[in-house]
Amino acid sequence: MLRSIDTAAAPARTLPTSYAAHADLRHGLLQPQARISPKYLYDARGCELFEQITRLPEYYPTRTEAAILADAGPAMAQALRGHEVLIELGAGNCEKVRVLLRRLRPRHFVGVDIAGDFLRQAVHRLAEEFPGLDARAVQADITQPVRLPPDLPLAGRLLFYPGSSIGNFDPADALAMLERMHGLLGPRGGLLIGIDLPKPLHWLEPAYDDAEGVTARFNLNVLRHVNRLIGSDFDEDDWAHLAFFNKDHSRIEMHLRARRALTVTWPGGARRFVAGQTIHTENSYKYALPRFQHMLTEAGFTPGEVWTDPQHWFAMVHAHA
Ligand code: AVJ
Repeated sequence: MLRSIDTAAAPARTLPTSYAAHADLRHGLLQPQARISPKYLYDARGCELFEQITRLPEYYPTRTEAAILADAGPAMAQALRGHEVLIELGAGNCEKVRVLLRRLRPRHFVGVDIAGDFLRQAVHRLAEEFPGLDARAVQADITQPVRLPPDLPLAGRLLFYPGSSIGNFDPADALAMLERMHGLLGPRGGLLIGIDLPKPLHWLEPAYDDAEGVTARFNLNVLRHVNRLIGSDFDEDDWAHLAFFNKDHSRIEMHLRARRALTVTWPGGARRFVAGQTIHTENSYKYALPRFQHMLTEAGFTPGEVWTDPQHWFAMVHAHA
């Protein structure tokens, strides 16, 4: 009897729970500089749009990183030998890790991503492609402490965090994130992380404001996602995509700019915007290599080898736990 009461009560708890879970969204919208965390860019449509971004002529990071991974070949295999457990954070479509799986032939692979369905499909494809590989999907928000499968071996773990996603976090948060990564590692643990390096503005800005408008659609899509999550009434047509390099912070900033004065409402709240006011949706920090290596050291790592492209636009950094 008690049990059936519990079951009946479950759906009623769903609303207040998700309401509490998205308190950060409502809080962010009410700040003087309104903001939405970039993690909300990645609903199913956002993941697809991001994939399109990675194929744009203007978006150099993905292709440059892929070339570094491909070209580093044997030298990288040598530096990374002995890692039996490969863990990718923000694995997405699991495309990038293929080259590492072929090169390192680890026993275990764990893909971690906030977008669960997208990830599970990708890990399923990997399992088919690499028979004998123990491939698993862990749906988790990597901005929070991540719980890995309890039976996953601790020794010989290699954390793979490509794509320069660490650049999404403010330096203090990035450091905290690196510290948490360090905490996931044991004996013979390592980190292989991609970072986007500073470069001239005329290369940086178009990468975040492409001619086709894919990045604009990606940025605007966050509003639909937020509407679903908190029941707000954002209308994409009221907002314009804005991306620029902030020199003082060495970061690309993405914003959505109100095209007219308007009020956005959601259950229990509202925010008024004047024309031209923005919602800050993403930062993408461009770290110089020495600064990033210093952060690694602060987080408890020993920086190891660095692989980069001929133009020094992007770097893959290996560090020992
Ligand atoms: C996935 C965070 C690495 O910052 O370059 C691409 C996201 N935003 N275009 C980046 C992004 C706009 C991307 N990261």
